[in-house]
Amino acid sequence: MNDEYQDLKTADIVAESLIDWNVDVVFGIPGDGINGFIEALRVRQDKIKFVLVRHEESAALMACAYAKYTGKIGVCVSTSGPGAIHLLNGLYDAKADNVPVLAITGSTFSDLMNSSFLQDVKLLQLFSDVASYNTMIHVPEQAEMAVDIACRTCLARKGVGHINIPVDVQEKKLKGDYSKHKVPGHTSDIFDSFALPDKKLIEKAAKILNTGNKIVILIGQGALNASAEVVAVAQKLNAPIIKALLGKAVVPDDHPLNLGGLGMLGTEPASEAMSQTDTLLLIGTSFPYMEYLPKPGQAKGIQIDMKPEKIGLRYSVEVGLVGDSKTVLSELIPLLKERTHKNNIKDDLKNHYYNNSKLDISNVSLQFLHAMQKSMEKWKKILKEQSNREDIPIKPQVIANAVSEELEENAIVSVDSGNNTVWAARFLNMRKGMKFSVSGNLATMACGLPYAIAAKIAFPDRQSVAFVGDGGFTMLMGEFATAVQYKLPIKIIILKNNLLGMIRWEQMAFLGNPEYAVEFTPIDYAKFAEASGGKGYTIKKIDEVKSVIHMAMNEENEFPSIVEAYIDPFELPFPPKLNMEFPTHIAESFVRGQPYTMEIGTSLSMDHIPERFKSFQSHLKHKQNKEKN
Ligand SMILES: Cc1ncc(C[n+]2csc(CCOP(=O)(O)OP(=O)(O)O)c2C)c(N)n1
Ligand SMILES: [Mg+2]
Repeated sequence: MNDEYQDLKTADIVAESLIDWNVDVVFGIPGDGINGFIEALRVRQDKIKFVLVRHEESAALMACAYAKYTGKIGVCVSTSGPGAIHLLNGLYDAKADNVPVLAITGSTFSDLMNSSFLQDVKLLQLFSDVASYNTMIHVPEQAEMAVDIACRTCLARKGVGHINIPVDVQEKKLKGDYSKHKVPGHTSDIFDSFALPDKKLIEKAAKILNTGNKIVILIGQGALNASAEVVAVAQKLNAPIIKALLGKAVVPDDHPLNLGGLGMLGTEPASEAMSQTDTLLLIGTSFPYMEYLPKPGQAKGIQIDMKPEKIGLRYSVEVGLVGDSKTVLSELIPLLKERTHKNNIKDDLKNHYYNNSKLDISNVSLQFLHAMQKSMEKWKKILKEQSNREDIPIKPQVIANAVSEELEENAIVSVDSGNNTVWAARFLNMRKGMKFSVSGNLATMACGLPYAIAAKIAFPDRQSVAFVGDGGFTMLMGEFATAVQYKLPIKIIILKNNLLGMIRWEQMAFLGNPEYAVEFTPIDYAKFAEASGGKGYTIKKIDEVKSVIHMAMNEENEFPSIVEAYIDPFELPFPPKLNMEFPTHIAESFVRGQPYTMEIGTSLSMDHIPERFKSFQSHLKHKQNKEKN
């Protein structure tokens, strides 16, 4: 029987099959458990680029980001044992954010397996939770099929696949030694997922939306390919749009219908809109913090998601529309009734519309939208005030705002986990055509730098910016050298507070504990950048902020740059709605021995000028006085 892979080694068949699936980049580190496959990649380097990283965790994070930014499958490679173990965190990032990533690992010789031989780890067992498809290739005759199933499963389930190949099997040649049931050539590299919900369900959804008074749209990562449709629906319904963090790039931050993010790092108008809405349209999101969604029963819910198991997960919806957001919305839009639009009302009639007690439905929705827009204007004023602060130490908001102003039209922004995420969410403004991502549901630290590297590899002509905390950056900072090695002129902005800033806040505000184990010794990141072969900048003074960020972001060279910005370590990231629990806990932590009470107190009193924080201030003082007496 003729086989296209006759006499090819398993490793070659795997590489060829990946090429068939349009895999053009793999991220990883070689090792004796995987060197057979590395050789197969070496001889195909014109078709598949191998990106050598410094830590396998980065390889998996890069594969995840590559998939997020391109829509293709991300692939990472490691040796047996320790290399494979290192991949896991990045693979969980992909699983948690529904991203197709394939991990290819080696394992020890088949005849030594499970004998405590060197680097002999039961990887199938270890990867069984993270991977939707998890297999070992035992013979070359199995290889093509395994890759086809793995890639198809990654795409279909939007998750992780894992293929493990013992080192001896990588070297074995295909001899056509098939079982009696195997038909060579039976497997194919095709994936098709066109699915549309039942027309009746779409009609039902349209009916609910057409009768809603105060409609709110919450979008997430699953709406990234449907920007125009999301805006079209919002315009038809007079509905404000709220963005879960992974959906930040769906709609520009300055869009008149945008109310920004939701939750701890979100905006006040977004929380307000959620508390008032009577109709909630969820598009491609499983936003985890349910307490920020309307109360069950408050709003009629409609949810669009690719994954049926996500429908009804966070909010008790009436209709679930399973499918791709763009396709489903395109079917839904013609069924939505046009409402009165702000643009259609003459200025002199506006007050009449907003103040008329006998408003019809379309005008109620307009009134709601208008109220939210007004609220958003106020919120933006607060952000603007915070952006222009002149304090020393510099406020992180000031740095974020300056970075935002230097983002190019089609920039790709990767952020990290910590307080820096809050500043990024609120102050880095997405404009049309930009991309944005972060480790969303896993919220792992250290993702920012690997994500930015993957973005630059995927789109060499676009500006790639990592906006990160010093803790997260330090975890995988070796990858800066990867960016140097591959001549990737990414821009890394490090918010330097020598601190796990978010954890200081959490220990105080969530638990009422004095901070513990959150400070670390400083690193000179500018020197580190230079020592690694890149460019380093430092910002310590307020008048350096704009000029240095401008210089770093606009410098045209082939090396990556780091801008380390010294920021106020006592700036606390307040949620949009102040829950009295937080001030109470902070006061408790003060009483129980929290250090730096002066600094934190000063930061609080100079901060947060808006009214809503006044009650917090007086509550805090009251509590402290009470405890003292
Ligand atoms: C891998 C990992 N370890 C621990 C945490 C818990 N955690 C969340 S934010 C944070 C602090 C982040 O510090 P840094 O990167 O300096 O950012 P900052 O909060 O100071 O802006 C920690 C420890 C996490 N999310 N991921
Ligand atoms: Mg920090």
